Amino acid sequence: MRRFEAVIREANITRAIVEHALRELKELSEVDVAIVGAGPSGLTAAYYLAKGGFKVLILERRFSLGGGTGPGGNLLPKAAFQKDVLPLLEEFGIRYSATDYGLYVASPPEIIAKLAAKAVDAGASVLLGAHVQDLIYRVDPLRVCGVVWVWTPVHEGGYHVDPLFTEAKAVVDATGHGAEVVSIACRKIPELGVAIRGERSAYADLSEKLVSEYAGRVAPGLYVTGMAVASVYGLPRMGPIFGGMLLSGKRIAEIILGELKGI
Ligand code: 48H
Repeated sequence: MRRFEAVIREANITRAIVEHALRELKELSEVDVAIVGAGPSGLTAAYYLAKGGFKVLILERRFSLGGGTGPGGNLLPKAAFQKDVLPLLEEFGIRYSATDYGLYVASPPEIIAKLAAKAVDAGASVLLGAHVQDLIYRVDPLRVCGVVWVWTPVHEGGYHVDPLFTEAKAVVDATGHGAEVVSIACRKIPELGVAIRGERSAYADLSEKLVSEYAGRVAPGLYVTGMAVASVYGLPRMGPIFGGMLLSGKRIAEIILGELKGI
């Protein structure tokens, strides 16, 4: 083999990654808003919150973005949108086509890429492979004030590994159908008085309106957006139409921006 001087040293690859990753994790130990879930509602909320000047962290348990957007409608590579959400698609630079059915369609990879790029460019941070397993809370006054998380491979391996914490002024449940964060609050902080009513069968038109109307504060410090809203408040589902997810993400950002500005 030809002899040459190694410019890229393996030890330096390790040093570069460890030093900068630890610096970033330290920086993310305390944020304004922790969003759990990088689906369409979480990414949209992150964009508007970061644009509004807040320090935002998305914790996503998968090593990919977009949540349920990728598989489109039953694996067919289009997602539907209604007319009143077109200005939002334009703000994100998501291209769409009109159909003969009064609806518009866009491609899942483009939706994911554009939502994520906007959120990250606005300043939101994302941790992939971060599974939120619990909440932080305080009394006097009673409130949720952060998340408890472990790396997903640790969670899925079933190992007993103690987690790390991220403190936040607001925690957003953007975990989709499972409403996992609000479920944790129900089970483990009963004094919050939070309940989950369970999602109902399909009624797309109604559901698309209600998921943004009901997006909001569930308890002090704890907010819900996207499909998790349907689970928490017993609203119908809507299938592969995604306008309500974007509107719900925008709505929760507006609510948090309004509430946290004074703090
Ligand atoms: C870290 C977690 C955890 C956890 C879950 O499901 P999502 O895409 O959520 P939404 O609400 O933004 O969008 C819902 C939409 O995709 C959908 O399913 C629709 C419109 N369905 C209609 C219908 O009728 O079926 O994304 C949630 C994300 C996922 O990426 C999860 O991996 C992640 O949250 N997540 N991340 N810690 N404990 N739980």
